[in-house]
Amino acid sequence: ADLGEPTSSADPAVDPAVVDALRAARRVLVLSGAGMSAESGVPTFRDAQSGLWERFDPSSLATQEAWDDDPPFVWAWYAWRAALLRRVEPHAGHRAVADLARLRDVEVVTQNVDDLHERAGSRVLSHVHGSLLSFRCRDCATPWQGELAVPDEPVERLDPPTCPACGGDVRPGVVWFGEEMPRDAWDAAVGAVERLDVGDVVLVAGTSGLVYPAAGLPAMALGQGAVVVEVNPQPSDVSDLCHHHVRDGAATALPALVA
Ligand code: BV8
Ligand code: ZN
Repeated sequence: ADLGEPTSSADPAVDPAVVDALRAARRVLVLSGAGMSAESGVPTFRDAQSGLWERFDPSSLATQEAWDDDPPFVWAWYAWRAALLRRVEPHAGHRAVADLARLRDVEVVTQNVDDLHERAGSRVLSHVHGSLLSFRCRDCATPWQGELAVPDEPVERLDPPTCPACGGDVRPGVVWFGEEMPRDAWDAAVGAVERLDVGDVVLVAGTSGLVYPAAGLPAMALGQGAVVVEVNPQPSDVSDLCHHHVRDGAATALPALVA
């Protein structure tokens, strides 16, 4: 490309009305899902998981039952996912969210258990489904801060660490299907929605809108009179309640929206 040409950050999928809404908003709430991490190389729940686990539906692995049935098998999956985070970087979409916070009152609520928003400079108000990088004893809940031992190649089974306080198995600090979300995380997310006013903007980025109660947040935001914008290359289960749809990847759409 001719170096003299300013690269336009305009994204054909971005409706100027959305850019205007963002400019007019006092507050912006970002609700992100696995699609927000996709362009950083973290597989979404819809994508096939890595080779070893591709025959398993993640929502069957991310359960207390799967863990109780075979802790080393489920621990190996989480250890591989946590290790993957060390090899990936936030993308321009994560950085755009962090940049926006310099111009607007931005709150980030994510279903993601990775730290990509934080590494791009955002403060995340709530990880409603917990974090892949926090661990605790499954019996006495003592936090475990040990060094995660993970082989370079995915392995099917890996013994979880044992709790220094009671010898119980250490588990990942994520919320499993069928588990209640941490009260403070959910209350923080709902609080962010309740702070929205007419004209504020909600960016629903990279979620299929299938997992409840998190998937109910966009509808609650709509009830506050916010402008709800979906950033997702595909339609989702919350598309119908969004005022605008930016049918592009988050790494392209968000920088164009914030430009
Ligand atoms: C609860 C952490 C109850 C774990 C996750 C039967 C029994 C028990 C519960 C239920 C049940 N039936 C239904 C339920 C409720 C259940 C639920 O909703 N199930 C669904 C499947 C129907 N919910 C729960 O269990 C929740 N807890 O209800 O507790 C309770 C209540 C009181 C008392 C006791 C118990 C807890 C759910 C939390 C589960 N944990 N994560 C881990 O990571 O291992 S959920 C996990 O999956 C993610 O965190 C995320 O939330 C979800 C995946 O959804 P998305 O983020 O939307 O990602 P997805 O892959 O689906 O889609 C990606 C999207 O991105 C797509 O739309 C795609 O188009 C888009 N995309 C792709 N590329 C890009 C992109 N977008 C932008 N840019 C791109 N480049
Ligand atoms: Zn313990």
